[in-house]
Amino acid sequence: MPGPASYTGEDTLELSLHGGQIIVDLALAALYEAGARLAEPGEFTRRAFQAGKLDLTKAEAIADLIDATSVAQHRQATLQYDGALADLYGDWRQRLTECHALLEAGIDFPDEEDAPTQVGQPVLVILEQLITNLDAAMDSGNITERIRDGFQIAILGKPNAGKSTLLNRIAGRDAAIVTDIPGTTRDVVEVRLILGGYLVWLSDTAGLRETLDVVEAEGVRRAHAKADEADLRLWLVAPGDTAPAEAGSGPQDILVHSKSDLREADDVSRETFQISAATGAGVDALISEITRRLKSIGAQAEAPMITRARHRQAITSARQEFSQATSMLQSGYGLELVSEHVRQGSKLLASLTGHVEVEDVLGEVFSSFCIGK
Ligand SMILES: Nc1nc2c(ncn2[C@@H]2O[C@H](COP(=O)(O)OP(=O)(O)O)[C@@H](O)[C@H]2O)c(=O)[nH]1
Ligand SMILES: [Mg+2]
Repeated sequence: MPGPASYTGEDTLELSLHGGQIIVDLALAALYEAGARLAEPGEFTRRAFQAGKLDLTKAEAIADLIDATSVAQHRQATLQYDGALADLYGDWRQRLTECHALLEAGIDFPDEEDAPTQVGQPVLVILEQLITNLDAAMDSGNITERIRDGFQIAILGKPNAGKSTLLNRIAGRDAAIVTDIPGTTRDVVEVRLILGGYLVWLSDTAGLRETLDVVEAEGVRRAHAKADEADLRLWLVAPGDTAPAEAGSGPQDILVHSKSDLREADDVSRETFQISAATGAGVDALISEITRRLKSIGAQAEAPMITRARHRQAITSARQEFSQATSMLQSGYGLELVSEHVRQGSKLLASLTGHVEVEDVLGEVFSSFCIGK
């Protein structure tokens, strides 16, 4: 495949060999002999990026596609590969280019009638809109990062509520130790599952209670930490017991009455979930409810999305620069100083796609302003 129409933009030779290992070995040996070497991880995509064939978001989407283990991850990576993220960032970049052009005009041509005095207001408008958009993107990013890295579901409750038994039942293996001794589980035990097409980390935690045992107390602390970060919380309550004081009733909380095989028929209201982790009764219905909730959380993420810590960091830092720039504008600082913050913020956003363009700014200044003709 002659360049530049190939994947990397370079001349490329593709050999299709049949599966016999000896043939592959001999062909490789001949290639090494002729001076070839094995490609490094990601080298082809890196070369394609350097040749301008794809931007960084697309390169990352390829990595995500290769790594995808759930349908939702795959869908997200495909959207990103098709340019959803690149379009979003492209839109931000375009507005920043406009912003730079205004600032440059104000700085470089302070004697022009219109430029310097009227630059402040439109710049402020652009920056404030941009900050709103960055915040919105970060919000949806929380969900999409979960789709990529997995939702966190915590099993919580008092000691002996049947938490570890439920984890083992859902996982289909003996991941956590089960005994009738309260306080058996002291660490967080996590299992990785696919539920409703989503990657999920289900964690079993230490029973919530006051305890003098140092190790168990640490387990209880970790259970609280897990509860705080969880996307969904299953609160298990055994027959004759009450829900722990910490149990919430928000959209992330599911109240589950456990050990239904030991209950009287009308022991609890029919609206709440009743399961027996021992017999498996009610567990499928609980899993359906979990899946339903994951889907409704995940549905919010069909828009362009931020899936990587790299993107979050760059966007957070860029937002700081832009809000610094707006407050400086409002306090009457010189445009040179304001412009520096906008420039830093732009560079951070440009790093997302791998574009760092000076030409754009120049183009905008000369095409739309006509200052000095
Ligand atoms: N009858 C019955 N016993 C259960 C059930 N689930 C758990 N158990 C028992 O209750 C005790 C505590 O269970 P475990 O899962 O370790 O509770 P944890 O402390 O909440 O993790 C063990 O003896 C289990 O065998 C259930 O659904 N039915
Ligand atoms: Mg346990």
